[in-house]
Amino acid sequence: MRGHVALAAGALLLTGTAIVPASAAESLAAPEAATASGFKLTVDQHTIDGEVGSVIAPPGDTLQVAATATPSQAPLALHAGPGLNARPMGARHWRVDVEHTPGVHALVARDHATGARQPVNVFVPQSFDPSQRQIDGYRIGQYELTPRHGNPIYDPPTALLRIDRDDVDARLSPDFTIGQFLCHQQPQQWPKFALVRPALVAKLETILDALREKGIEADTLTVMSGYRTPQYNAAIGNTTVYSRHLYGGAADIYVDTNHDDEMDDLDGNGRIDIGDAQWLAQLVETVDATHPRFAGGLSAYPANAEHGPFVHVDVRGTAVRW
Ligand SMILES: [Ca+2]
Ligand SMILES: [Ca+2]
Repeated sequence: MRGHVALAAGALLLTGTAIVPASAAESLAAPEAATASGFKLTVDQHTIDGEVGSVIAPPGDTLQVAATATPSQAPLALHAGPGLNARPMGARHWRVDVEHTPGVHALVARDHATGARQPVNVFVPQSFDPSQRQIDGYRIGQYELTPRHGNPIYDPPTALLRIDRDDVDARLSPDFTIGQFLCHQQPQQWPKFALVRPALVAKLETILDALREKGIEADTLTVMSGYRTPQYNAAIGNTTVYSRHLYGGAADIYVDTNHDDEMDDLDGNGRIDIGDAQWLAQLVETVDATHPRFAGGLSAYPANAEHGPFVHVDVRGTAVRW
């Protein structure tokens, strides 16, 4: 995986469900693997699942893009926006060169016979020197240069996702935009920079699925706090210098289907309090139990003067409770 940055080991796909390994490529051609659009797309052998997916790809990378057969057997077109260069390698296979233009770039496969389309957002990170405390005017602060316990998930980042004002609504996955994960600092400053781990977004999509199985029809989860820069994390009073929020691997979430900017009464007892956060945390426990790759920290928090109850989730790789 040449040239890949600390941000992502390879071109990581954000999908709502499990990533399909390369060996499953054969089965992807089966008709039952097709979505409502009639075909499924893979990028570097990861399946894009859902109406829109995303990939993090470093500048200069080449993505292998393939589509399953369509019901009509019609050839597909792959439209690459600025910053990407798609070369057809067959009726349903392309190579996509990622140019040296950090930002969010659009890739759309289209079946002109049916009008079906499958978009993929390609997030190209911008190089970051951790010894600098800012990038293009966006304050970052100081990352710890020595990873915690030598664990590479705590390596200081050498690239950050670049988000321009027009990109805030770009989807990481069917139900989450990059804008939901941005740090709450410098509201007037553009571009902004962030880290978001694909496994975190996949975990949040799986939590949403679990909520819907409980009959709670949430469009998304409210991410009260996603990525935090080290300087912002310190400014809001946190003393931990290895918070998973600093590495794009944590989210403080609540469920808000009635859009009153507060947790819903999930346990149905007529009150909004930590019991609702504990109800949500218990649901996350069931997700972690069935998806070992989502293992991480989990804690329910009560309301205070500044916010309602919420749940911290992260994908640090080992279960931690507090
Ligand atoms: Ca609510
Ligand atoms: Ca309640």
